[in-house]
Amino acid sequence: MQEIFDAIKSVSIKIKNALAYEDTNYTEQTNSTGDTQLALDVRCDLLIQEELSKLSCVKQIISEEKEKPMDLNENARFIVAYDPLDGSSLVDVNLSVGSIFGIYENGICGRDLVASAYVVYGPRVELVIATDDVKLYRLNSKNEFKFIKNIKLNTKGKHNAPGGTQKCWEPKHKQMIDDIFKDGYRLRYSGGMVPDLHQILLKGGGLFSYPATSDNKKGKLRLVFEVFPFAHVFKKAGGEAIDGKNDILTLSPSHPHDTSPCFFGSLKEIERVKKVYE
Ligand code: AFP
Repeated sequence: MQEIFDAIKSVSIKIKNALAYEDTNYTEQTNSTGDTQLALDVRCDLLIQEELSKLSCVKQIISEEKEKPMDLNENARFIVAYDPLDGSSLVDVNLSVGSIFGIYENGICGRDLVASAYVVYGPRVELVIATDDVKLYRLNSKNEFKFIKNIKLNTKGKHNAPGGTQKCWEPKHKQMIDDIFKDGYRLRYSGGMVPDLHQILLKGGGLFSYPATSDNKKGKLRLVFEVFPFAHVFKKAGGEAIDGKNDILTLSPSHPHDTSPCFFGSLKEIERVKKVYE
C-alpha cells in the first residue's frame, strides 16, 4: 500500500508542473460520460497510468478518463480507481483542482475500499491520505511531502457547499438549503469537489451536497472515482457520507462510471439531510 502512496506523491509533482505550464485546450475526444476531455485530462491520466503501471502490487487500474479498466498484474492485490484531474473545467480560470484515488480489494463496491487519497493543486500542493485515520501532507520546496496534521471533523460546522443546477432541485432540497443558510452557514462552492470538500474538512465541518436533480436524476458525481474515496475520508475523519438515505459505502455500482446523489458532512448536518430525505 505504501508503494501506491509514494507513487501518488511522485505523480502529483508531475501534475503540478503540467498544470502550471501546459495548455488548457479541449481535445476532440469525450470520456465515457460524455465530458469533452481537456488535453490536461488526458495528460494527467497517462502520467498516473505510467506511475501505477510500475507497481507489482496493482492488479488493475480504472480511470474516469477511460471507458474500460486496465489489467496490470493478475495475481496482485489492489485495484486503484482514480479521477486524474477533477474540476478540470476550472483550470483555465486558475481555480484549485485535484486528483482523487480509491484503493480497492476484491471489487469496486463501497465495502471493497481499503484506503483513499486526494491531492489539491492550489496555491500549495496538499495531499490527504485516509487509512484508519486521515493525514494531511504538504509539498515543500525540496519536493517532499511533509506531514502537517491529522484531520478530525467537529460534530457541527459552518460552511455549506450546495451543488447541482438549482432550478432543477427538488422543493424539499431547496427548502433544506435555504434553511441551512438562514441558520447562518456560509456559502463555499467553487465547482471543484476536491477544494470544496478539502475546505469543509480543514475548517472542521459543514455540508457538501450534490443531489439528484431533474436534469441529473442519478446525481452527477461518480461513485468509484469520486464519491467512495471521499466518503471514506469523511467517515475516518468523524463525519458521514450518504446518498440521502443510505451510507454511501454500502452502495454497489453496476458499472464503474455509475453516478450517485451524495452528501458529505459533519454529523449534525448529515442528520439534517436524513430528516429531509427520509
Ligand atoms: P469537471 O471535472 O467537469 O470540472 O466537474 C467537476 C465536478 O465533477 C466536481 O468536482 C464538482 O463538484 C462538480 O462537478 C461541479 O458540478 P456543477 O458544475 O454542476 O456545479
